[in-house]
Amino acid sequence: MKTLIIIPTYNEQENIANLIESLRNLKISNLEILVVDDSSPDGTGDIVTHESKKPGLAIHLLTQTTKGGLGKAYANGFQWAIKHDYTHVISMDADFSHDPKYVPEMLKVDENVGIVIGSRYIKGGGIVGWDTKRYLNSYGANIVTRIALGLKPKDVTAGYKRYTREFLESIDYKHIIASGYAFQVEMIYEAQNYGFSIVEIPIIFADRRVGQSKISGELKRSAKVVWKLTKKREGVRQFIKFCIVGAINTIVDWAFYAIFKTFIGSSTQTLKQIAKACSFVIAATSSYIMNRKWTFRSTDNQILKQAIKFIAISVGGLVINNSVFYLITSPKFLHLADILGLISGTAIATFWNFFGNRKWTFKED
Ligand SMILES: Nc1nc2c(ncn2[C@@H]2O[C@H](COP(=O)(O)OP(=O)(O)OP(=O)(O)O)[C@@H](O)[C@H]2O)c(=O)[nH]1
Ligand SMILES: [Mg+2]
Repeated sequence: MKTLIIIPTYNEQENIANLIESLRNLKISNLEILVVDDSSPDGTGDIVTHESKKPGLAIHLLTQTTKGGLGKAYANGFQWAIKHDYTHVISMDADFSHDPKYVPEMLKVDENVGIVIGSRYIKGGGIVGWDTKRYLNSYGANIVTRIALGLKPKDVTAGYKRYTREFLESIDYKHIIASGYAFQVEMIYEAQNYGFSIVEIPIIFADRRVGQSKISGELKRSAKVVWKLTKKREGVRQFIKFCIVGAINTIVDWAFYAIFKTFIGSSTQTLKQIAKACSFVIAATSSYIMNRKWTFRSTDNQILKQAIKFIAISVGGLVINNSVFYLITSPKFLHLADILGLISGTAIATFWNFFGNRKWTFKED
C-alpha cells in the first residue's frame, strides 16, 4: 500500500501547518501528502512549501489559479494521484474536523475495499460542536440524498474517505457534475452504481476550531447536483437503451407475425390471434434478454422468475397500449386520428414497461 492524503485548502493558514505536523507525527511509512490549494490569498500555499522542506513526510503542493470549489480540487487531486504510483488516496479537510488519528484505522481496512467512509452516522460515530440547526441541516440533507439516489451507506456526504486507485481510475472526470461539496455524494453514487465495495468506520467529527467556513450557499448548490444525478446519467441512459431494445423488438414482432401468418394461416381471426401471440412471446423473450444483459446489466440468477415478471409487465403494457389506442380513436370517446392513438399508446406503455421493469423485474437488492 502506498497512500496519498489529499487536503483541499482555501485560506487555511491557521490550520495547515498544524495538520501537517500531526500527520507527520503519525510516522506512517508509505504515506505522502498532497495539498490542493486554490491560490489562497492568505498564503496557505507558502506555508505548505515551507513545510515540504522538513524531513519525515513527503509533501506535494498542487496550486490552482482560481477558487474552483471543493469538488474540482478533489477531481484534480485524484488525477494527480493516478499519474503517480499511489495505491490508495485519503481525502481530508484541513480544519481538523477530520481527526488524523483515524488515518491508521482507515489504512487497516482491507485494501481491496473501494471506498472506506469515515462515518458520522453509524454506531460509534458522531459530531461535536455543531448546534442543532447545523446538525439537522446536515443530517436532513444526508437522509434526503440517500433516498433520492438510493444510496446504501449511512453517511453519504462525508468528506473523510479512503479510495482505491482502481476506483479513482474508473471515474470519467469530464462528466462529473459537482464542482462543490456534492462531489462527495457523487463519488458514493459512482462507486455504488459501478459495484465497488463500500465500508463505513465510525468517526467523531469535530467542528472547525479556527479559520473561515466556506459552506454557505453550498446546500442549495448541492441539492441541484443531487437533483441532476437522479434525473440524468444511469436512469436516462437506461431509458434510451430500453427504447432502442423496444424498437428492435417491435420489428422482430412484425417480422415473426408475418412469418407465422404464412405458416399458421390467416384466414380466421383466431389464426391471426395465434400468430400474434406467438410473435409476441418471441419478441418479449428477445427483449427480456437484451434488457437483462444490456439495459439493466442484471446479474440476478433467478432468470425464470425475472422472465415471468418481464412478460407480465409486457402484457400489462400491451393492455395499456390497446386501451389508450381505443380511448383516443374510438367514436365513443375522443375519436381522434389513429396515428395519435398509436403514438400515445406506445409512449404511455413504454413508460409503464420501463418503470415497471426497473422497479420490479431488474431491481437491485
Ligand atoms: N481547494 C479548495 N479547497 C476548498 C474550497 N472550498 C473549501 N475548501 C476546503 O475544503 C475543506 C472543507 O471546507 P470547510 O470550509 O471546512 O467546509 P465545512 O467543513 O463543510 O464547513 P466548516 O468546517 O464549518 O467551515 C477545507 O479544507 C477547505 O479549506 C475550494 O473552493 N477550493
Ligand atoms: Mg470544515
